[in-house]
Amino acid sequence: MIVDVHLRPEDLDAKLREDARRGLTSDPKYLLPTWLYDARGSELFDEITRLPEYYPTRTEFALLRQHAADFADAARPEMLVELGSGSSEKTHVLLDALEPYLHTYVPQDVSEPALRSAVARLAAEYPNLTVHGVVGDFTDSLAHLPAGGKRAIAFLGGTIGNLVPSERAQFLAGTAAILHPGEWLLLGAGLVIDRDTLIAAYDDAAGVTAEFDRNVLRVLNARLGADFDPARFVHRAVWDPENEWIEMRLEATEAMDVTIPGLDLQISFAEGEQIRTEISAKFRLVGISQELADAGFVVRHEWVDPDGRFVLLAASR
Ligand code: AVJ
Repeated sequence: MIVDVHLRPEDLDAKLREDARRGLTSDPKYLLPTWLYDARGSELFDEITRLPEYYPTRTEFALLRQHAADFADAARPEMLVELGSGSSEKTHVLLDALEPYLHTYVPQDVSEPALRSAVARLAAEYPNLTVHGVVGDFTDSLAHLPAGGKRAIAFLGGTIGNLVPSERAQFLAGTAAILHPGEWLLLGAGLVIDRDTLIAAYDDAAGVTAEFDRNVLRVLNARLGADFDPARFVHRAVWDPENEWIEMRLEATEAMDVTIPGLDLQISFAEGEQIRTEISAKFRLVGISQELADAGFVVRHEWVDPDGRFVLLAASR
């Protein structure tokens, strides 16, 4: 079992400082979703995936169970790279289906603790597989993938939706560029559905998503010595019908100043002012297929659940 750390703690810190400074001095303020996932944030996300309102994980899981064998037959990869692997069960379904072909599994995640525990567990469960973890941001991990054997890249969960269209185009083209002819991408994407179902998925009744959202302020407190009071921010989930994406936002319940010693920065909030903490784009089938084609992929399969909420796309180079 191997874990490559391409994002060393000091790189991660520098990136956090840069992102936080840029985002919190912008108008409107924003933070990048990457920073939601410290150890606690990863746990809260796992909890979200089990909520009744949060349909994407279980919908994608059912699609994977149904189609993993078709994907295996088509792609026959010797190495599976899973971007943003987290700690989830979906990996088992994929690994079990791909087992006849696979010699190496490469999980990549930004959270080193989540990755290390997943690598240890999977290495024990699949003694015939080399498990080679990569700690990094999914956008720059592509450059550091181990070589050897026919590859497939899985990018599941709908995380592609965290990117704005220009970032998406760059990411997909970059992925296509590192893949050789005959290598595959398995992409999970949330589809545009009715607003109420979407909002509920990102603003659950139990308040877990709100806690997940506010956790980013705790991350800034812990890592930059900031004095955010998370209790003075409420979570909002907003559907943007033009861009067809959900935004998570944290809204200040009153005017306040916040000091961020790690950035040597003081910022102020007006009552009701919001920080955007995530975009989660939803797609139309033709749109996402076209984006893949534009990036240089050939879309071979589109598997959609019966309610039309989620799609798994299998594309080859
Ligand atoms: C992990 C990025 C796929 O956008 O649905 C869940 C993150 N945010 N609830 C998503 C998330 C709020 C999730 N992804």
